[in-house]
Amino acid sequence: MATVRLDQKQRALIRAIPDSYHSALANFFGSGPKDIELARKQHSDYKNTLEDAGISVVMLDADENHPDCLFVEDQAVIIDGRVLLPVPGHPSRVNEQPPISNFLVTEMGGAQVCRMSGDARMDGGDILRLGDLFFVGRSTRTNDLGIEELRDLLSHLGHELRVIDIPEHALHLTSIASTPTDEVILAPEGYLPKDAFGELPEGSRVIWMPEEETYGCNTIGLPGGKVLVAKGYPTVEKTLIELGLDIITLDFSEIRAADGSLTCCSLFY
Ligand code: CIR
Repeated sequence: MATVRLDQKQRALIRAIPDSYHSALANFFGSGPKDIELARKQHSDYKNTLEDAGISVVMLDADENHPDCLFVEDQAVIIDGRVLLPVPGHPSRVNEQPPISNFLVTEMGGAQVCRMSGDARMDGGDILRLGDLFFVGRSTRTNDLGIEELRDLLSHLGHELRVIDIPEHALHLTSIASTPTDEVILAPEGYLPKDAFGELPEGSRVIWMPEEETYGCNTIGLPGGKVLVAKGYPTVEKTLIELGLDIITLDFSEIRAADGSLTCCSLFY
């Protein structure tokens, strides 16, 4: 998930892959998962890699009625110990949320929790954090009412929010951008105007990747200079190595098949 700074990544929530995963939504990177056992192996490698990096990981049970339930990033927005529970933007995904919200409320005892309501819609996958600056994608999943509720929370915390229009050929902001460190945004050519992120704080920058490596732009920066990256994106790998990062590559082909990226499968809390 992309709403915490590196120093806030200690505990992660993930969710198991249901047998119904072959029916997951797939309209962008993938044409639908075919091999659920391979998906489970890739997901298990992901869990092990987070644990090897010192993150304590809890895995919730799968929900057979919700083929997309592993994509927990979309179901909660956690910022500085506060939780915003969005109304997810796709109707088939709305009822995935209760086990996740129950878990977070219990584990983060005392945390301030706000629930989105009415016509506001948002997927957590539309939010990106660079240090203490936030970006939100206005997308097919996230609307202006949802953005205003996020803005209320962020202004209460003293953080700035910038809105980015997501083109039709992308699902979420985090499908096309990530922050491998608190100073770098990785984004592909061909999706966003070069000024989409606006003027960044001193020392921060956007690094543009070739369009054919769009999927590789979704990375997870971890404490200690490590970064998870999907296997098969050489320019992304080279760029991260040049930044002095220690890259860990994961084969995520069967997660990509349902339009899921690395960040989609975890919530840091
Ligand atoms: C969906 O369309 O909702 C899922 N198949 C993929 C969700 C990926 N989540 C994300 O980008 N944060």
